[in-house]
Amino acid sequence: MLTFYHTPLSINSRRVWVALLEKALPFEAVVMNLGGDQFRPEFLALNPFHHIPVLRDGDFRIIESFAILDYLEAQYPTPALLPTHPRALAKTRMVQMVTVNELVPAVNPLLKAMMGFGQDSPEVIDQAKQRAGVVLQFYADQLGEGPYFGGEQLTLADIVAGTFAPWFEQLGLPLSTYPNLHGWTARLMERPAWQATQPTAAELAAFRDRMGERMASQGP
Ligand SMILES: N[C@@H](CCC(=O)N[C@@H](CS)C(=O)NCC(=O)O)C(=O)O
Repeated sequence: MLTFYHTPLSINSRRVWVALLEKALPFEAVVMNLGGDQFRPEFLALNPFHHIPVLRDGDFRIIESFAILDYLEAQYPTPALLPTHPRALAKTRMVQMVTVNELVPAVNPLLKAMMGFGQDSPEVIDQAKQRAGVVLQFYADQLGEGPYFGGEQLTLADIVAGTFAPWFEQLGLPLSTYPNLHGWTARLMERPAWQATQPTAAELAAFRDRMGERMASQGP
């Protein structure tokens, strides 16, 4: 039996959650409260770095979302979420890595502003939008006219980049100048795995409040 330790609002967890649902794998979910559950000895025994997601498959434990995705693909290969053609495989990996190495640091100031956790200067925000724009253009070029990065096949590229897609507009990154990305986002949002894992407005508001309280209690 698979056991998935996660938090619904975590984008690092959501890519694993979506993959589990896309592969229709049964799993037991352990929802963690990151206000402290991650520091309990029993969880630190699973992940000494106190991060979610963690997946357990029987007596085997995996940390790091990309390692978990690779494990799921190798252990439960149907439906396949990784292409086998060398170029398609390279494209999938490029999109995965560009998302975590380029998009995530670029959107940090935008995320902060969206969550109401502070406001950087207009120059910082402009620079963040420019850097994120380079990533969006890269995605648009990789996507081309196909429905997904792997053509007809949904791959880990769509899952890793696509779990950010619902937030682009709210981050101040409108997709109107990238019609193919706009269509791709709409296509993903129609998939049951995206609908089942999209946080509700109430969950987001509760998260903002919790974070706000935690930041206030830590002082300046
Ligand atoms: N590289 C890790 C990042 C995991 C990560 O940063 N998880 C965050 C939530 S999004 C976390 O568990 N934070 C709690 C903590 O660090 O105490 C992965 O991809 O799995």
